[in-house]
Amino acid sequence: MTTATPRKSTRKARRPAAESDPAQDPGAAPEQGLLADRTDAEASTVESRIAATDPESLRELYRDMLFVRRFEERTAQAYQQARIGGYCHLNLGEEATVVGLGAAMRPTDYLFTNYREHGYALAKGIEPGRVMAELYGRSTGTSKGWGGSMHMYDTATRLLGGYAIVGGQVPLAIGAALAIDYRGEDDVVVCQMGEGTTNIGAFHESLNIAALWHLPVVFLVINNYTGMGTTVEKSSAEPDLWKRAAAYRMRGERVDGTDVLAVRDAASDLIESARREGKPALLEAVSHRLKGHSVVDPAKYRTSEAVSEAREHDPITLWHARLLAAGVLSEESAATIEAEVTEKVAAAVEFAESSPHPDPSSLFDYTYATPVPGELRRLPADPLFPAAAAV
Ligand SMILES: Cc1ncc(C[n+]2csc(CCOP(=O)(O)OP(=O)(O)O)c2C)c(N)n1
Repeated sequence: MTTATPRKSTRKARRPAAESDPAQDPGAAPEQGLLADRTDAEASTVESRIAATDPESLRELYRDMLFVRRFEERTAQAYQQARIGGYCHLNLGEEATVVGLGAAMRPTDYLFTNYREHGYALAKGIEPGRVMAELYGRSTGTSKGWGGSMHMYDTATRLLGGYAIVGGQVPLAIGAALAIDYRGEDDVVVCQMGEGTTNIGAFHESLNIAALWHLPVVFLVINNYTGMGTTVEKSSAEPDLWKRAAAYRMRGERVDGTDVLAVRDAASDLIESARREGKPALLEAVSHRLKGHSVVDPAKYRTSEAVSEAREHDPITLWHARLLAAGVLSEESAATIEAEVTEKVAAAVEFAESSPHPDPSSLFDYTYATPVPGELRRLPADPLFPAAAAV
């Protein structure tokens, strides 16, 4: 009989001493020191963060957010022109969260997202042309054109999807975190989701396992107030989502998702704690969706007050004004950035437009583990292997 080789784990090394870890002390008040709402940061805090950051980095954050904005606007336009098909969800209004997270992650950290992921794919460093080509369903896209908007995937930059099933990414993300731990690596997994996902059973099961096993994972919840058309108050008995972390004795924080530096700093703190100590955490970023749930949703369920509020919290307009006030950006430098960004988006579209469609014979190549012939015009009930069926 063979005996299984004991697995090598870094958990012990990462696990903090019991007395200093509320998660290890059953007598400790679970929320003590673990929960923090940072959304009420004073204007002076925002200004001092800006003053403490070098001007080029501040402009870069502006450029990156503007790029996601223009990319998504161009995506909506291409969809209306029927150049893009299928489901399509945009990050409009959530650019500060997308870019702030990107600035907090190491290139080797892994990211799992829901279907609203174009901006994250860009922030992770995937070539914009490949992202646009995937939207266009072209063979040069991140998933060879077969995935589309909701299924971007790129091992090189460690974007491990793009998931259309609400909550589908969460158990997979903790699986990746377990693999990191098992191999003794020091990467971290970030698992992004919308606030509607926090009522899915797999969310709770995954947080429980992540906390029990000290997995290096940060759950990032983008609270844009509505899951499709349902408000967070209507769907969540505890609408303060960051507090859900307390049920698993992990750190839970809420941050202003329209403040790119606040997101970067909060995400960075939690990611580094997950990396060093194997402490998983939950970060809620309060954000605003500028448009409907997807490109085909006219969002008639939204009141005009909600629409105005979202516009008032436009992260790019706010950041532009803050940088102008701090003397870091001038109208001329903003115009130069706008021109650069427009050109980059145009190049991505040009790349997608000039890329070939995938060959239909490759339809099943990446879908099943065993070979399946990619035949044209086979109906669902027809046998897969007609020759074998005839025997
Ligand atoms: C398991 C499952 N149930 C329902 C749906 C349909 N659906 C698609 S998006 C969505 C809302 C999700 O909202 P949220 O998690 O807040 O993400 P957001 O769209 O705001 O990014 C629903 C219910 C789905 N895709 N998967």
